[in-house]
Amino acid sequence: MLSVRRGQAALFVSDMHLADAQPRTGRFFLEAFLREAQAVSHVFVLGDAFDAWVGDDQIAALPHEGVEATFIQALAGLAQRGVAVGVMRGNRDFLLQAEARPGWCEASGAQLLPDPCRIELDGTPVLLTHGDALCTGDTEYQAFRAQARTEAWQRAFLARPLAERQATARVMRAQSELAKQTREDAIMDVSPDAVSALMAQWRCRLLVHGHTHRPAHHRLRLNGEAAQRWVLPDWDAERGRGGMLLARDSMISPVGPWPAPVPAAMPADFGGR
Ligand SMILES: [Mn+2]
Repeated sequence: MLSVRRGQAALFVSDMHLADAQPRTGRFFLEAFLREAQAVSHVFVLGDAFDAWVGDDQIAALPHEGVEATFIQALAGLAQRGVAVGVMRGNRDFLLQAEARPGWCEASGAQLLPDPCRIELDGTPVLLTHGDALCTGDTEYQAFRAQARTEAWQRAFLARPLAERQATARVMRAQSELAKQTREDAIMDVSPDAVSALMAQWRCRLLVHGHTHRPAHHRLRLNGEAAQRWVLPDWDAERGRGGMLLARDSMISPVGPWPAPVPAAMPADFGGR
């Protein structure tokens, strides 16, 4: 799963925020995803695939033809064809496969990826993360994140009825939208120090993440050496936003509606070979 060899191809995507209440964005994403996923050996979903995930019992309650169920079926179809499908939790869907199996993994055929997760692309180490943990300036969110990842918090939350959990998720979403409007812009982005520290800790000079909704290809220096950080876009059909990264051999290229920067070769001296 975690090694993409020469001749293979990997697709990276995040922040689709799939919700049956937003079918246009869901279909906009699914069309691009199903097209690009045809020719790859690996799919990496780096968090916030779903706008809200309140427990794996959500699966049975999903409308059959809705975008959420369709995406889960699409992943299962890919997995059945032998595509390695890895899914990381984001800040909205951090309860994916939080309970006993069978659950999310069995329904989707996906393997749950830890955050962060180190993989290899054609021998080059690449670090994958959702990105929320790097937004260290947002201390209020980080405090919630730490609490919501404890077993005690999750057990108490998941013990409540599904409808009640869904209502709580809606309230939390509205509160977070409101908080975003009043918070300083820089606080909602990753901290450059947190990025450097994480990349150094995992000995990776290439990082791929989402979460910030600031799609970009950043070049940086890490201990005097060249490094790169790709930020995946979020998806929004109304604004024509979205996009994925396609990695094949030592090239990473944006695909889909993403306003394309040039494909970036991983420098030959990128380490790890
Ligand atoms: Mn996120």
